[in-house]
Amino acid sequence: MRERLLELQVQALAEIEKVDALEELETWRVGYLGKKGELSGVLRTMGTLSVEERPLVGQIANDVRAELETAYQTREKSLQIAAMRKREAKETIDVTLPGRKSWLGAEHPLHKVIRRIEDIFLGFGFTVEEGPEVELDYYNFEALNLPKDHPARDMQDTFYITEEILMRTHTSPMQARMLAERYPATDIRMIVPGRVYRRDDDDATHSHAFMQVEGLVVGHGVRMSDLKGMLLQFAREMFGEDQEVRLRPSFFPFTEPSAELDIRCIYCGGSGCRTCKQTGFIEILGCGMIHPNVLQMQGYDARELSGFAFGMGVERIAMLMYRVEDIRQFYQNDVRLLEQFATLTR
Ligand code: 2U9
Repeated sequence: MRERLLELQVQALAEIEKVDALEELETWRVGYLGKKGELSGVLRTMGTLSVEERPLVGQIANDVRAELETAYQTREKSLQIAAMRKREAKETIDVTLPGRKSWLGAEHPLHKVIRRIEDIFLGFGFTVEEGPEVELDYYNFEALNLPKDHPARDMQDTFYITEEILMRTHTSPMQARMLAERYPATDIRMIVPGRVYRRDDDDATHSHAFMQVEGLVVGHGVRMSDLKGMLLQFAREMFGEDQEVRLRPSFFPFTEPSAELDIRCIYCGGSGCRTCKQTGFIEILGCGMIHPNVLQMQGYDARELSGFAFGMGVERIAMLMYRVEDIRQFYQNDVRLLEQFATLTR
């Protein structure tokens, strides 16, 4: 029995040397040290020994168990370390590898133009206001001197939601709201950028939804010359220091007198080209003195206060500035177009 125990020890120690995975080590442990393992098997036959032999063999058996347990623990530790090393080797990051290219977003050209317009008017002391795109008929038309029978209120031109609710056709209703809200203000200077809706068939120069920036100035003794001076300064900051402007008579129900503002053609400098249709000038916005009815409707005394207003289409300006020939390109979000604006500073 003594020999059997020593043989077992030699055999187990030889085997554990060849074990090179934790799962195999577990099999080894169960095989030799487990309840139904080899060692227990030998000890179960102790009953066949004489009383004198038992303590001696028992001592040897304990020594063998201790020896095998030590071998088990040593092997377990080294296999755990090896497994950890293997894992670490797999997880190592090669910091010398070239990085993956990441895409940087670019500001949308329409937003770029709006932000520039905002910066210029903030410099003039204006506030920037935003209002609802779903509007009341009252603010969109009535408050702007467009009574119920006015042709611009035609169902053909406006997206009506109900008889009294519609998609705003310009940002002017927000200015009417602000006139009412700030009553009895004596100094209003604000611009309202935002999306507006018209029942138009989309083509290269029209869209049923587009962006506008409109402005409003109200105060004591505000005159047409103030309008011209301020819009001239705006044109210079937007299109170049030596810009010239010209006003042409026009008509809007909410302004009187009304005008359109042209700048010298930014492409030919005035000599005549395809863009300015040989006129030397390009129209950039509509404007005028606020109609007395519009002021009076919000409670203001039009004999005391006056003001001017203007409005421009953002897409039109962006098309001019960046030479985009089809308005629909602004809405398609084609990165080949958009990424060209990533590096533009203005
Ligand atoms: C109030 C009073 C007056 C806003 C104005 C224009 C002239 C104008 C168009 C330009 C091109 C719209 O985008 S466009 O189609 N706008 O020409 N807008 S004056 O006048 C107002 C606004 C609000 C209370």
